[in-house]
Amino acid sequence: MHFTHKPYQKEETIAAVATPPGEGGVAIIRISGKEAVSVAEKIYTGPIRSYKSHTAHCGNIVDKEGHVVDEVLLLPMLAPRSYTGEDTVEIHCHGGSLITRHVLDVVIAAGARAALPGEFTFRAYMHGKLDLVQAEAVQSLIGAKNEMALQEANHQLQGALSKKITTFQKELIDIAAILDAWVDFPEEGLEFASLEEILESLGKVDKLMEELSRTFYEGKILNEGLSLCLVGTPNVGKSSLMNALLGKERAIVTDVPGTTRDVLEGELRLGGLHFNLLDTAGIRETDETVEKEGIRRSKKALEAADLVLLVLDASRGLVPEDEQLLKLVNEEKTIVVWNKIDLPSQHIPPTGSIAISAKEGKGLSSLRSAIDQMIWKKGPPSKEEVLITNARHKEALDAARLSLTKVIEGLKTDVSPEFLTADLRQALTELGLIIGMDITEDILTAIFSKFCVGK
Ligand SMILES: Nc1nc2c(ncn2[C@@H]2O[C@H](COP(=O)(O)OP(=O)(O)OP(=O)(O)O)[C@@H](O)[C@H]2O)c(=O)[nH]1
Ligand SMILES: [Mg+2]
Repeated sequence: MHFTHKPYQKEETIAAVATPPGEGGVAIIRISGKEAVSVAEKIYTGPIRSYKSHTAHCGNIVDKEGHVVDEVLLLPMLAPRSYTGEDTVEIHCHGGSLITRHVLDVVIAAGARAALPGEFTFRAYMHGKLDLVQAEAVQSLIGAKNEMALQEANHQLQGALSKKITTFQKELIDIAAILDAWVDFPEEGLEFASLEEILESLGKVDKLMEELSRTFYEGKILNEGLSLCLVGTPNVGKSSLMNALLGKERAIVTDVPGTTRDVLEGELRLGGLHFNLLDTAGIRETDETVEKEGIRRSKKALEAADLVLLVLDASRGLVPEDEQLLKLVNEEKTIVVWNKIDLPSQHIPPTGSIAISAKEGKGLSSLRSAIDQMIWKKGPPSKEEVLITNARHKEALDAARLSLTKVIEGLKTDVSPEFLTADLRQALTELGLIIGMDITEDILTAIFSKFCVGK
């Protein structure tokens, strides 16, 4: 197995603004490629070629007419000691959007090409500075919305996931070699290991791969957050609870049943995670057109949600509509919340259930810990655990497992070794895709085009 890095873009020198748009203290323009120093030389007043790599220098950027565009700090980073692995020059200019644009224009007029999204990281990948998992981790690192997601992205950037995948590959390559020998000399049978030994090794790898694949649930929680949907019959206090959790008056609260007509969304951070909190219209039988549509949307949101808070009114007690809702929801993702416990109760909530007063903000901390427990059924991931956070990785891992299962089943049912080696190779190819081996240009383009320009 070897890396076949297919050419994706030409060997041109590229440039882009690497800092976010808008006003700021400084903006950085990054130039990368064989001509990076020559391009910078044409527009900068100092003797760049005499500078030591990785040292900063102060000078002016001038346009073709010799007008000073900006006073800047210039930082050459020569190959291979740069992010892209190519000669790179960074220009730190004043952080206004217009001045940044002018400096970039001058750089481009001097012979660089405007970089495409993710092109710098793509080059880092092409020059073997990062494998594909690590390149994707750069993107996750930038987009991390919470501490745990950041920690996991860092983990992957340092190669923890790549190492796991390579270990699986190594094990499978060893088995492939044994099966290859069997294909070449079928009359001699399995020479270097017994069938039981091979099955055992394959089973072990498959189990580890399954475990890794299962971490995607946690990975997704970290990266994308969760949707948390408030449902209940009218007037039980869903909107009041939304406001209490968000700490602001996001939703309209009145004593008129059927106040909320549409699904309302709010961003919530809880226990270091990111939630999309949804308040919905109270569910009941109605002929009113607008309310009916609202209820249809409530039910849709209820189904799609990762977690559901089913709100009941303790002061009123259960009504038949509540009972119907209790039957409708999926228990595994639902927390029943008894609200209005500040009022005299018609119904004493069963022991151990969550009892709150949205109005007075009582019981919210026990609700928060119930949410936490529901999410991390097995406890939150440890710092050392390697998680899958990317759907592409999950798909490839599952596809590899599918091929592996064929090999295992085939070995048990005396399928001809040629078919087994083909399936095993397929499993290896799928694993390779994760870290960027034998990957096609289309996939690479799709991955890197999601990055921002300048990264
Ligand atoms: N005493 C008391 N009243 C509450 C509590 N929570 C909500 N209420 C009151 O109950 C009424 C309905 O509250 P909402 O939050 O609008 O209820 P809802 O479930 O969103 O209602 P719909 O949008 O109509 O489905 C309002 O008068 C609230 O002030 C609570 O914890 N205690
Ligand atoms: Mg409401």
